[in-house]
Formats: sequence, C-alpha cells, structure tokens
Amino acid sequence: MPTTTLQASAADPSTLDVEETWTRDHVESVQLERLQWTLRHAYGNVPLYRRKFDDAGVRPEDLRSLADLALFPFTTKEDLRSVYPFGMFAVPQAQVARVHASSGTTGQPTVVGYTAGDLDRWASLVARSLRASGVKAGWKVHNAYGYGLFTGGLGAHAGAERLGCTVIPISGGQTERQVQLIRDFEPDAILATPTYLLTILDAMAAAGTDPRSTSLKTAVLGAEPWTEGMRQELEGRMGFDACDIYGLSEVMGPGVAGECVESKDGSHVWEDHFRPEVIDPFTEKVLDDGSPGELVFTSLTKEALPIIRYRTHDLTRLLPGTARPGMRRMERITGRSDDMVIVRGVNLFPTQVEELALAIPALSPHFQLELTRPEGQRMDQLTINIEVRDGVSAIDGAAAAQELQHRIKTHIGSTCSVRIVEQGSLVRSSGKLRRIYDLRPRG
Ligand code: DLL
Repeated sequence: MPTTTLQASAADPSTLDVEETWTRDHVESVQLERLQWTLRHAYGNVPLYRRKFDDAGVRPEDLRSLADLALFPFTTKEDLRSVYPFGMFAVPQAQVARVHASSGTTGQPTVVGYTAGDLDRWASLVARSLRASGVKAGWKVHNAYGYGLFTGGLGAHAGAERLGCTVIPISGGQTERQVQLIRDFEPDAILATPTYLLTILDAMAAAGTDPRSTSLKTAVLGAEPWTEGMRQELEGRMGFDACDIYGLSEVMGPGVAGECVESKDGSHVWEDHFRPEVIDPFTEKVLDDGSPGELVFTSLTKEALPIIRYRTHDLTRLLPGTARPGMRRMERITGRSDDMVIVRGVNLFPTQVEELALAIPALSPHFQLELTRPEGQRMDQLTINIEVRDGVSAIDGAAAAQELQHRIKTHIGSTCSVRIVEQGSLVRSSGKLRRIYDLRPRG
C-alpha cells in the first residue's frame, strides 16, 4: 500500500476526515503517489492488466504525472467478464474477505472482491458520504438498499455502522412492512434508491401516514439516475433533505462520491481514493473539467481489485469542489450511454423526460418509455406511458399528456406520443427501476 493510505476513519465521527480538508495540490500529490502504486500492483498481479499494458506499450514507470494516466488503456465491463469470475483479483483468494457481483441482466455478471483493508476503507468512505449528507452518529438508519451480491445493502450498512449509527437492515421490498417499521422503529434517516423511496411514500399515503409526521429527517439516495425535479418531489412530500450518493461495484460500490447537504450541488468525488476523468465516449480523448462526457475511474488504494480507467458509461461533467474544495464534484448523472434512446436520430434520456414531466402538475413521477417499430414501418416509435396524480380528471390528464409531448419536442427535439395509463398500472420500483422497455422486433 502507498505510505499515505488512509488510516481508520477519524476518531470523532462527527468531524470531517482530515482528507476532506486537504488542498487541491495536496490531493493531487497524494493521487500521483497512489496511482503509481496502483499501476505497479495491477501490472504485477493481474495478467489481464499486464497483457493490456504490454499491448499498449506502457509500463507503470511511464506514469510520471497525473496527465500520463491518459497513456494507459481503458478497462471495460467486457474485460471483467472475460476473466469471470475471479480473474481481476490482484491478491490470493485467501486474502479476499468478500465478493460482490453486478446484477448481470445482460450476459455474465461482473464479480468484484475486497480485502479486509478494502472493506475498511469502503466503510469509511460510505460513513463520510452519509455524514456529508447530514446523517449523524447515534441516529437510527433504515437501510432499504438490497442486501446480497448488490453492493448497496451491505455497503451502506457497513458505512452507517462505521459512522456510529444503529442500522435497521430491512433491504428492499415488502413495502407495507417497511412503512410499519418506520412507524415502529422511528428511524432518523432512510437509505434507498430514489424510485424505491417514491414507492414507500406512496405506500405511506395509502396507509394514511403523512411522511412529514414520521421520525425521518434525512434521505440518502442513489444507485440510479434522478433529477432535481425528483428531489423536489421527494423533499416536498417528506419535508426534509434528500442527498445523492454515487458509486458502482466495479470501482467499489456506494460511496465513490457523496453529496454535501450544505451545498446540495452534486456529489463530491472522494479523490483521495479515486481519480476521475471525463472522456469523449467516441474519440476516447480526455476532456477538460466542465465538459460533458463519460465518467472514467481509476482506483488509488484498492488491493483486491485495482481498477484502471474503468469506463462507467455514466454521463456527467466534473466541476470544482465547493463544500470540499480539494475534491471535484460530479454533476448529476444524465444517464448511462446504454440508457440513451435514439429515435429518428435524436438522443433522449429518461432523466430528461422525468424533469419535464415533473414540471407539469397533473403528471405523476410514474412513467415508462416504450420503444416499438409498428408493422411495415421503418421508423421507431417512442411512447411515454405515464400516470396522472390523484384527482386529475380525464380531460386535464389528456391536456397534460399533450403538453408533455410538446415540451419533449421543443426541449429535446424528439417526436413521441404520450399515453396516460391507469393509476397504479405501471410497475413500481423495489430497487433500481427499469424505465425503458424496448419492444422492437429483434434482428
Ligand atoms: O448501484 C452502487 C450504489 C448502491 C450506489 C447504492 C449508490 C447507492 P452498481 O449496481 O454497480 O452499483 O450500479 C452502478 O448505477 O454506473 C450508475 O449508472 C448508477 N448509479 C449509481 N449511483 C448513482 C447515482 C451501485 N447517485 C451504476 N446517480 C452506475 C445516478 C447512479 N446513477
């Protein structure tokens, strides 16, 4: 490990980690040292990295400045899959304390591993993220992220414990029971995906419980893209702050970046452990801060699974730090490049639809995008199925649908039809919500 590696988290969990107070210059000098260690560790211990570096004609010693990182090859999900299950591990299996895996809805799942030291640093970073978002030591935390191979449940759990909270490990699903336990156990904070929190709030409303009357006072939400409109929706219904937490299993899990409650302006990347880059996804060139593109991460302290220039497919921009000036922020994720719908040459993300729909008072946040290709036609058709809010008449619903169709055309440029569907008919989230249904004929 590099000599500057983070020790166990700060003794007093209510104060900032010393790393959060570092200057930008200091962060970058630590990054350089940790990057050099990571490249040596990956090259020396993972045959896939050795082969990729050799093919690209680079050696770990070639990294003399942070800019030299651009010389090194990217790592993709396909790379991880090609050595399934454990070929990315850089330490003997006996030193791997835990594995997690991505859900793998398409193809082989990707498997990741952690040494005891990795788990310790992960817990510290989730604790840091939760604290930044307003969670306090001594609080009860209702953890509705799914437990199991998904990193959300156990990752958030360990972080909340590290912060000094009492964790309620409810996991996702069984929503009525969640509502009951929120009433009975009186948690202070809730951790969930934004769409699952929406499901819980709907269940509260159905049970006659006003979310404002519960003990909850903070929500830390992530694992899927969500918009400012959704934040306003959730905060408006709950009467308290909702902050973002970002991460991905290949890079660690939740806690790669976290949003500070005092600024609520996007998540600060914990740059003492991860070096972010934003690239043009087509030319693969590194872009200047402030330019939108695909987020790429290199781990700086991971032992079991060092990850070099991992292409996340998440689209965002890097911005200067605010509440933590030494660390850069990432703007809210617009979406994943694989979640981009292209209809008649125009790109559209579900988050854009969410933002526009939530600005129309009659429309609810429950919607789906349906892609079809009608018989005998060459053009794809995009239909947005959306539910109206309680008490909205059929006439007002139809007018709202027309308005959304119009706004999508003027703001995004996409031609689509908007269909009002029966309330409660669209699938509700119990974790990461699927927004896009591609019903086009295969082949
Ligand atoms: O979703 C880790 C996580 C758990 C993060 C709980 C936050 C809270 P994966 O299953 O590997 O890991 O999925 C990672 O989810 O590449 C993004 O596309 C998306 N994602 C995660 N957090 C956010 C967020 C976890 N805050 C993928 N905003 C990532 C937008 C997010 N997208």
